[in-house]
Amino acid sequence: MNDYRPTKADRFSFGLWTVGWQGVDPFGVATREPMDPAYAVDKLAELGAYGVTFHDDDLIPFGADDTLRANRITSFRKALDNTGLVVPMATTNLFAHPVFKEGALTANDRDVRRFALRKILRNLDLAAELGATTYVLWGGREGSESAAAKDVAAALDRYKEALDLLCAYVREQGYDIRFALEPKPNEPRGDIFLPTIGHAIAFINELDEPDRVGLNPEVGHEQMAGMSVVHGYAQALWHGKLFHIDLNGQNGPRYDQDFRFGNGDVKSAFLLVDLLERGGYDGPRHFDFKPARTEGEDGVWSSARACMRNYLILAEKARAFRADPEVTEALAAARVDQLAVPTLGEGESLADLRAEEFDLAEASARGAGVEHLDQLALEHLYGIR
Ligand SMILES: [Mn+2]
Repeated sequence: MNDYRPTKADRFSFGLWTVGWQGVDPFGVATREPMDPAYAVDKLAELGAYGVTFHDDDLIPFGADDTLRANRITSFRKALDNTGLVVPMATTNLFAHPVFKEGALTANDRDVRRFALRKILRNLDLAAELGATTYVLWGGREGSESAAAKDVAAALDRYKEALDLLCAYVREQGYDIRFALEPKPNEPRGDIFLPTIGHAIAFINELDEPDRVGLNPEVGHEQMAGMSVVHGYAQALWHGKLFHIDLNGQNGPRYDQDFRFGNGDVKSAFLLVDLLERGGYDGPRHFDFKPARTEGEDGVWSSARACMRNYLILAEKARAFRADPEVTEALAAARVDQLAVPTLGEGESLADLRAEEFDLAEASARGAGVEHLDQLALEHLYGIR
């Protein structure tokens, strides 16, 4: 019997800001004490994670002097060395401080944009030092509440300028780092730039070094946009742009719920794990969730453990689904495999295609077999197969 106990080989990682979230929301103050990053590293290692990720400000308080900065980094490094945890990804907090209230890389105020770039550059150096290979950019404050106050084309020019400068910097420094943009439709801004996976991919194609920039899609963000998470991740994979992932849970388009992975839209979580395990994603299984505000520290660790456990449970269910002979039959009946066959045969011409006989009545009357296949998927998920 599988006990769904994670090991480092599963490559689960967590942001310091996830287990360290104190429960501050728009209506209430903190319900939990601050958590020391080194302590978080110890606990995550104990639970079976392999990696930890951070915003600059998670590790080093904003505005810290050089001594405090050095102390915080030393203590974090020591915890990493003691536990063997790695830092696969790092990112910059360009949203919490009031200076970023109108934006960071796309703020109307040029001085703010220059400050934001300096803040990223400084943390990029630390990220490289700690061995991170992915640098995430979530532009939470890049956007507006009123398009009257923002020139969108100019903002995209500045966004591109920033990415081009950062790519050149990483290349010149010889850092083994790629950037990953994290789309989100809204919250905290009324409307955020690069709101979906599709917007972000189109934007990346306009950059000087598009190969150095990909995506870090978050489950909840895609659902907030009313999009299919599975389709979105699959398209990012298809473009070779799924550099990193943020796994969590969400119930449809509402506030950013950041549930533990596996809560919320369970069927979508099941089909997403099926995709990730079969679809060629080889990066970390990274969780970006918020342990519910109702919980004490024990609840923080039980929800972190549950993220990994739910992933392993769903991965096992997905494997069983794919191995089920009745599923194989249902897949064939639904002609799912035929989609991989090019529409025009090799050596065939469009003239051949146009000359072909087609039984319109038969094809129109034929059922697609989707309901039976989907029911088998649900029965695997429900645990009765
Ligand atoms: Mn979120």
